[in-house]
Amino acid sequence: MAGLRGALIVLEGADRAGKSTQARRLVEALKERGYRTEGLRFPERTTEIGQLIGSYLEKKSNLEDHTIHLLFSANRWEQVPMIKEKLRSGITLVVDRYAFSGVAFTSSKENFDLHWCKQPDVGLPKPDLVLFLKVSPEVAATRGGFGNEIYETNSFQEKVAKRYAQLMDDKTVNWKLVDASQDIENVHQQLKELSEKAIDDAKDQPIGKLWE
Ligand code: 2DT
Ligand code: MG
Repeated sequence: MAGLRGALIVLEGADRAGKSTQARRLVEALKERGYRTEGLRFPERTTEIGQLIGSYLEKKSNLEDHTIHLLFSANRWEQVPMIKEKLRSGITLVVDRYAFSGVAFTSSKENFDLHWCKQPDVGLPKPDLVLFLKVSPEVAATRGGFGNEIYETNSFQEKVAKRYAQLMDDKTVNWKLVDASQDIENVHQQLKELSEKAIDDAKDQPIGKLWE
């Protein structure tokens, strides 16, 4: 198996779609199937940049909108050497949010366009698979209320959903839409099947560059 790389698998979707739960279960299931697999999340709040982001999200500090956008991107770039090293050593990475969240959220603010928002993330390692967990607002509402973080309002989340839809028109990215209104187990099975296929397809391919 030497020389075969792992796959970069990203989970995206609205709040309460079940991304974090599914990401955790996917890592465990892939490990059980014999794939070396690890989980990552963005924002990664433990780094110095991540602490600035965490404080912004928790409304403990205010940052100018372009500035926070660039910090989210920097928070990904600072992990890129580690991500490449793991992929090259054969480890599959399951990532809870990536550049698509970055673009969908910032471009939902006044006076930001998709093009500008994408630029800082151009050239990041390209995901081999982006699993979009789609859940209706009605089903999301049955999963409890929002927390108290800055983007957690219905009006903002509606804008974010529209931006995700625009991003999904981009056929250079391997998007797979999964109906996350189904029960957890069904969703899990679908994610697992799609992921195993992506791992198989990626193993002898070079790591791509996002949006280039
Ligand atoms: P969690 O609830 O998943 O911790 O996300 N966000 C995330 C951005 O605005 N830009 C980004 O680049 C990323 C990765 C989405 C925290 C919030 O941060 C938003 C929700
Ligand atoms: Mg959240």
